[in-house]
Amino acid sequence: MANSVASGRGRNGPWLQNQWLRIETRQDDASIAPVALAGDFRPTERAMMSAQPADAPPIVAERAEYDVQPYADELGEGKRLTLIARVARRGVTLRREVVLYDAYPFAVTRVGLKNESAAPLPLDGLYVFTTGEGRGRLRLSSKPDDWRIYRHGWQSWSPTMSLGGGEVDVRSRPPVLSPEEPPDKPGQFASDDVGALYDPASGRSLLAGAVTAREALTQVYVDAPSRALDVRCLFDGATVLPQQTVWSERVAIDLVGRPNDQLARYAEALGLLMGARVPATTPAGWCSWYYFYQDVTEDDVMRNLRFIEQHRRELPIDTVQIDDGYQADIGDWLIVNEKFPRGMDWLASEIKRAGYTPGIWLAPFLIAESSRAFAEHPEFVVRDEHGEPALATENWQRRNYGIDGSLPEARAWLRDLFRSVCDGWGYDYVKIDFLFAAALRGGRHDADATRVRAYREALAAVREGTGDGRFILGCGSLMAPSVGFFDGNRVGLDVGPWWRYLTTAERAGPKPRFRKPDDQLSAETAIRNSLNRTWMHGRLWANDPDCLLVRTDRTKLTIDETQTLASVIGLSAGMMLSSDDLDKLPPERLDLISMLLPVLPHAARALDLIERDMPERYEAVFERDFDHARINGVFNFGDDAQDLRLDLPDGRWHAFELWGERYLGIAEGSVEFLLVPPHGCRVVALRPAGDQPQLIATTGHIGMGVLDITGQAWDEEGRRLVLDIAPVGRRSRVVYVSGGGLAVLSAMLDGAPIRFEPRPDHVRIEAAIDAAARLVVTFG
Ligand code: 9PG
Repeated sequence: MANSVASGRGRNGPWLQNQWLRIETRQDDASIAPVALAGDFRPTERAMMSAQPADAPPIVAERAEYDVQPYADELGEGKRLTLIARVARRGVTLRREVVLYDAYPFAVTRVGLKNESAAPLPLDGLYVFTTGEGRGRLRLSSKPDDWRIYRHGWQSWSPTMSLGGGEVDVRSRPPVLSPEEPPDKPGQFASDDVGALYDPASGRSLLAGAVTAREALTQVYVDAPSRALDVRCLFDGATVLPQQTVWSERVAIDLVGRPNDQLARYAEALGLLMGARVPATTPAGWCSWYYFYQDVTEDDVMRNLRFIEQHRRELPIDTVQIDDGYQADIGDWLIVNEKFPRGMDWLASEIKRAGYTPGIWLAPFLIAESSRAFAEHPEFVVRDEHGEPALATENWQRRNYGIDGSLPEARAWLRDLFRSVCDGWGYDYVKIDFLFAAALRGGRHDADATRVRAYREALAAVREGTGDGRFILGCGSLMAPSVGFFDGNRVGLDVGPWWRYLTTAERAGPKPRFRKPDDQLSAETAIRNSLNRTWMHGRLWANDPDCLLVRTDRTKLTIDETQTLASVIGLSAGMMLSSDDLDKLPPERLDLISMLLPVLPHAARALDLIERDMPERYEAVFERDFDHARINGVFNFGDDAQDLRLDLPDGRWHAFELWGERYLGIAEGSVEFLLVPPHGCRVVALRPAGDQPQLIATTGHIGMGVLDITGQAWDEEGRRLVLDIAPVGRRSRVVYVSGGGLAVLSAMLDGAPIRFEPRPDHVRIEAAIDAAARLVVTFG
């Protein structure tokens, strides 16, 4: 077959090749060299493998035998090349597998260690792709300071962004935001699960990412000054018994295309190999947390439920989720505090009766020192090296420990807890939070359980308790290791009703210089991760970009910042959770929520994700037979007003800006926005300009016609443009139509004349819609 993988043997060792990639190997040192065929991109001559025992020097592969076999898995067919290096001196055999697929441009590789000795071998890590040494050093066109590194955080809240090769990695301290102490020298980065290295001079990119995550934490280390990249799978000292083989995770190495393409492919592969659950429809709902926080009461929830019921047209949501604040203590989930006098089962049935899915928050892997759960089951928690409970987080002014997922009794407790919450109380949606706590480094019942295995065992117990049909939203969760358990997952740190968090000292003193937020709860921080992790949405789970806050009380967000938050959430096509006290919202703020409902069918892409830490260009393309639309978010993330330019694809485009409600005419090349306020944005609909009358945009929904216009036809004979409008988005909308040079004679909505405003070259029509309607615009 023309597209199948070829294999052969060169001067130094065997090779594999498909239409995109060639993997060369050397038998003398068991190294591999991937080469992208287009443009002959060969970033390293030798990527090595090695093993790091817990208490001995690294074991480096030596001379290797090899083997080539046909191969097939969830990614389809291909060939597998195995290098087998016996390191007799150290009593182990190292194996490297490399798979090339018929249908994917990346290679997938893993490293295995077989203990051939009679003694158990405690293993810290398997190093899968190490390019640092001698001839292995990365050869890119740019100097290391100019490299761009996409660094990915290990859990929901961990900073994810691109940085320059001369910068210092973000502070993301363990145990909450990072699994290990991050490097602090300029140019050194530790990226979890996946990382990408971009060479601006050549436009080439190298992505390395774990496409399985069942046993080991995978970290991609980049040391720009040393021109080194190194993929490490951490085994936490787990024992390899005599004659046992332990395999690293499978790691994709992708040299083709730009980081955005590579991340999309990476997510597809990870999703397929880990059995991702992607919901058919992305949930939308209301969440109690960001207005009421821990003070939430039964009455707060009921008032908002009544409001939602009474505003079904404006708020077509499906889920009402109670957050933190109902429980007696962290760990004592089934003991409800006095703020919920009628109990959580009563509240669930009220929510159901109103026609919504009841949702509830738990931090099931945390057990507070003060809790009854801890008093009854002190053996449930992970221990530090002194045998003391390991601290997961000091939130809620108390010490909280992490659950030991390797302990069968703890798993049974988790399973029963979720049966009580779901089958007992009646919740069909659970937000499970602070999940990293099950992946703390430390001592466990099963001394050989890695952090990732124990974490996944705990998650499996939760899923067993909820049952297959219920919605699990992860939060504070490991990313790749959670794929297959969650329906939705939080992709950033908490939003807040302020743009950037300032400490008391910073607030008192002079305005601080812009600094990269890392572990600060804020709208800016939430937005940054949402943009930088959009590629996960629909491939690993439904992304949760965190809640939309549109209130006018208890907020420091300006209207520009609020629109930016709405634009990012809307264009991300992720879950849309509102978290305000709804009956306090002025109508135009309620409109902002309506404009994001229902969510768009697919996500935008952060076009400049590798160039900037905060991407400023966000684009989603929607193609239907009767409508081609490109919806663009253009952001000013700077602290001063500035001009923004949106570059257009070739051709002539009707350009329309949503927040300013402005038709920009037929544009070519680019459109410019002058003095966009700090933290503000412009959201632009582009539609190819034809010769006939056509839709320019509507203002009812962030998609500007993508969802609310369900049909468009130009009747040449009758000179009528017919638009079918669905009752989507806010009730009142403006429809902009281009006349294509013709003068407008009339506009009729379902047969009745409605007001229209002819303008040079276009018509502005105001239409309030509560049911599907037909708009007919007649031209002379
Ligand atoms: C409830 C909240 C909300 C919120 C969650 C999570 O790093 N931290 O200390 C930290 C504390 C709380 C937090 C996130 C980070 O918020 O993300 O949506 O459910 O818990 O307590």
